[in-house]
Amino acid sequence: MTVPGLDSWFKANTHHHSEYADIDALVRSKESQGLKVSVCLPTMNVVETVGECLRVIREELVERHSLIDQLCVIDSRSVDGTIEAARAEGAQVFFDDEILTGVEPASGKGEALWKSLFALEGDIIVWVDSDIENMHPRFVYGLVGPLLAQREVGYVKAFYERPLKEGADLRTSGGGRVTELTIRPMLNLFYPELAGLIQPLSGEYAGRRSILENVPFFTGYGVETGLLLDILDAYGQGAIAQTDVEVRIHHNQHISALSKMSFGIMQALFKRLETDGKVELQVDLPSVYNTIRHEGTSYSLEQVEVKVVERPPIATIPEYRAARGLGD
Ligand SMILES: Nc1nc2c(ncn2[C@@H]2O[C@H](COP(=O)(O)OP(=O)(O)OP(=O)(O)O)[C@@H](O)[C@H]2O)c(=O)[nH]1
Ligand SMILES: [Mg+2]
Repeated sequence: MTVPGLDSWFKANTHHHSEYADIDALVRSKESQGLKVSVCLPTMNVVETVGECLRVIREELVERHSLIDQLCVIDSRSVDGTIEAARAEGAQVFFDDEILTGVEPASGKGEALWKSLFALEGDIIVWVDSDIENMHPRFVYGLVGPLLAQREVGYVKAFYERPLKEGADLRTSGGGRVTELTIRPMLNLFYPELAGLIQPLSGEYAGRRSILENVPFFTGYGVETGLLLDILDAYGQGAIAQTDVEVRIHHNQHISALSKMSFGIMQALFKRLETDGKVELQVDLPSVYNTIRHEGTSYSLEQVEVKVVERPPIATIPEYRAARGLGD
């Protein structure tokens, strides 16, 4: 059984960054539409990469072409010099624990992104992971391009090849293990309209504030999955696009970290499956993950809490409404 509309969505909504390489044309389009663009990097102890990521974006897209109106990081109290490195590149630094202090605090990448909406000024928001080792402006303009070109598009995800880095060597296959083994099979089972997304978990995506402020956010690594499901539900498949940004190199995490990450993403996914009426859970899902430790010949268990909180659309938070003049 084929999924109706999937092939035509894939053909129409899959782009290549080279379509948007005329950055001055993007700037003219942005200005004629009266839009502002914010780029925000979530940062958590990324001193080795964050400075270069910011420098590349600033030089090309803030200084050489004025595509980006605000360049900043949202940090969760990095302790390795990340904050100083970001400031040295002229980026604004926001801390998630200083934003919306009236709400019960949570943690994780999704929490930081949700709160960043409060600090960001743009009508178009671009989030870019800060652990990229081969940052290039295409990671930003390739995502902004479809939003400027097509009003019906509201959310654009990057896709790429992810070579596995082993020591100094790059292996061309592999990478995206959580994507291929957890997320794409689950999307194919339950949300086949999203089965054409090549990297549903990519950490580089751009969206219109009007959409992002009206969808919930999961606080941890489930944020990307949750955003896709909720944007699909509220705005339809046609609002979602993807752009090929070619190769993206970053430090690959150990499989045990990915296993824990999958656990958090699955919590978000099952929560949404239930609220969407696709499955009926007979149990409360646990939030403790049993990591297996293997040293020498002995095995042991280590319990870690992977707590996933669902944040409501930020446009429902009075402090946000007041700050943006949205009324009561
Ligand atoms: N502010 C903030 N940023 C975070 C947090 N956790 C992760 N990040 C950042 O979010 C980005 C993605 O996190 P990663 O841990 O690399 O996760 P990932 O990219 O999905 O996983 P890999 O594919 O294995 O790299 C990185 O730039 C991190 O620095 C957090 O709790 N707070
Ligand atoms: Mg990463």
